[in-house]
Amino acid sequence: MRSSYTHYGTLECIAQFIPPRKEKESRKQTGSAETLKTKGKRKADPLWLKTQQLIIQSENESKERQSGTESRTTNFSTMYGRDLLPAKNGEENTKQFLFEVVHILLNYVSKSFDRNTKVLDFHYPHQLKDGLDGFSLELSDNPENLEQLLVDCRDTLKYGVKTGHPRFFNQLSTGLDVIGLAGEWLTATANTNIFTFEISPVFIMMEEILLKKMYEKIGWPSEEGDGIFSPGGSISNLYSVLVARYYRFPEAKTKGMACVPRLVLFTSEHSHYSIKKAAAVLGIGTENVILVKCNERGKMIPSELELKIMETEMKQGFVPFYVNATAGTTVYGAIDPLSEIADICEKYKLWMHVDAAWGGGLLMSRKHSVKLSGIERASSVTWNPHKLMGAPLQCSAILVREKGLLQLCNQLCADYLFQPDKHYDVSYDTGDKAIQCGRHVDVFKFWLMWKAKGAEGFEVQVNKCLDNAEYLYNKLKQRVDFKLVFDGKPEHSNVCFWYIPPSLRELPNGQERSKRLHEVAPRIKAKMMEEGTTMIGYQPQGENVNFFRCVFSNPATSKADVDFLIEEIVRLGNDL
Ligand code: ABU
Repeated sequence: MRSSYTHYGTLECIAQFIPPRKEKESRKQTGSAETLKTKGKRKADPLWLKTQQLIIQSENESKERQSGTESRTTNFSTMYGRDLLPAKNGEENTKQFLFEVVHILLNYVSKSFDRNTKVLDFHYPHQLKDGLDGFSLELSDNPENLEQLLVDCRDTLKYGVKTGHPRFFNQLSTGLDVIGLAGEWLTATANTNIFTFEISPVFIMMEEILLKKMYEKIGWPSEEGDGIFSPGGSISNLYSVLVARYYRFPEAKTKGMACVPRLVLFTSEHSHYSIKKAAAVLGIGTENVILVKCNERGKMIPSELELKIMETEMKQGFVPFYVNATAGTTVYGAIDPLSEIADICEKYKLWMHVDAAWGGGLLMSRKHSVKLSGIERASSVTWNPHKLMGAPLQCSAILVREKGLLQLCNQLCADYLFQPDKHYDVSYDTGDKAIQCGRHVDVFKFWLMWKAKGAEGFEVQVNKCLDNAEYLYNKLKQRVDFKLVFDGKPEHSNVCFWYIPPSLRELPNGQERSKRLHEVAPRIKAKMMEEGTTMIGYQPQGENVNFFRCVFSNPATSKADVDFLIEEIVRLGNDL
């Protein structure tokens, strides 16, 4: 056994945080010499500080572990998976083992919300591959004992990223909803497949009820609306293109693209790359995805869309059929003018899809839902509750206004699964609407969260995320060391900005300044990850060199965390 779960020593724990272990790759990838020089300028020796911090952290961890294991009588180091159920008399061992696992998980949950805990304990790929003390990713031919498995469970979480941490701002999906987590645990325990009522009776009915709530929020008439949960926004967007093609050219399903003219679809230059992926996957081709110009806020310009449609229509053999409007672009959080786009789609008889993977959650807020006005005119909508609504990953829905289309488009009526002569209403065997066969149950955690919060609870949560964004925006606007990427209050919870270190502040605009500014965000991010205090994303966009994108979807984040982020960026970037 490589390490003990119960007696994981403080020194052993500290040893793995001593920086030289990271130096080799650090030098290669981020220039650790500079990192160390920067650290040297700080009031105290950072290495000492960090070590002290880690001593306290590891002692606390050790205490926590001991308090949870003191009363334990089971010796897991002599036990194996084969001693658990369904082994004869395996019930008690199974319970004890699962109690230990739950203990590890609960520890992790507490730490995720604890601001004294780091967001991550970063290690480079080669370090994880080589193995860390007591934690090896290698697989062997022989079984390992349960003690080792518990160590592995704990270390898997230890070396991962605490995406529920209030200071994790890196992704659109953040947070750790305790009810949602309970739902996911239950789902994993049930371990069923949501393709038929036969084996998922309760989950199938929940899906119907929840999807109906979503149609209502969109504003579709009560007799309309169809949908399923899918494995993420990209797949939901893929469904939208697939159904739109089927609607216009149903023969594509059986005869393939040879019988279809050259199809063209339209999406904004700020939209998600999954629209292009869908075109590639469906044999439409990425060159037939026309990117429509956006304004300075990243919103599609309707007149540009109309122009592109007219230009395409004039080309021999080119057939426009689909427009994607985005409600909440990935980087700027922009919401396209949905009503104007709907007018154009109506005029040219085009399928209007709204990619509201990120923005869909705004429909839960009376204050912010007005920004999505026009979404009710969409032919289909992607909406990811795992983003702004905080449902655990994954939870994404493709919603189609016309009932029955999804089924007709995708059904293949496999005899062994979708028998028409079952003893219940087989319209509840919804699996043939999907492009997959087996489908994970994504609905339960979301359903349970809705029960726990009500629509009102989601509204409070969403409003809080947008309040945090406005708070950050107002703070940055007042500072000379930060510059916002675009003017005006954020529409969604994205705030995009540059940090301008003192060395760049007097530099005139031009190539040299842009080149240096482009390097600032990645260098700060590298230090941020190595120190593990917080996480925020960066990217270039069009003409704009690398800038930070802060997004809020974690209701645990407070204004003090926003202040922390600002000061952390300054601390890490001041010397650049
Ligand atoms: N599917 C878009 C997710 C992007 C992000 O979390 O930043």
